[in-house]
Amino acid sequence: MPDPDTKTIPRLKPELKVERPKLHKVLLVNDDFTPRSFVVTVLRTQFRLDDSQAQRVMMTAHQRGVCVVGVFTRELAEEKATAATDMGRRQGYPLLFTTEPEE
Ligand code: TYC
Repeated sequence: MPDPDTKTIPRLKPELKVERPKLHKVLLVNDDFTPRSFVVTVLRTQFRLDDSQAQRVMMTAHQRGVCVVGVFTRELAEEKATAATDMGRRQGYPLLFTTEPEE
């Protein structure tokens, strides 16, 4: 039996609901002009992939049109996609990296 003199004290502190920031994918987009070896170099230097990872990502984009390179916070994903795309532009290649939010 609850003691009739017992009072329930309302909780004053609201529960803090902290949302995890959404992660964003960096995607490598295929084109017909950028040399395969250059794509691999960009993946190794900008995304720190080892040679076999870089070859696999490059070949997947080559065969399927697009491949996920990695998943980062939005800011980092955008920085990396821009830096990697610029590396191709400086050599006159249409190499393209894009970003999109994870579901
Ligand atoms: N398709 C290019 C070629 O045959 C190589 C390539 C692969 C370019 C992946 C872009 O995202 C890319 N030279």
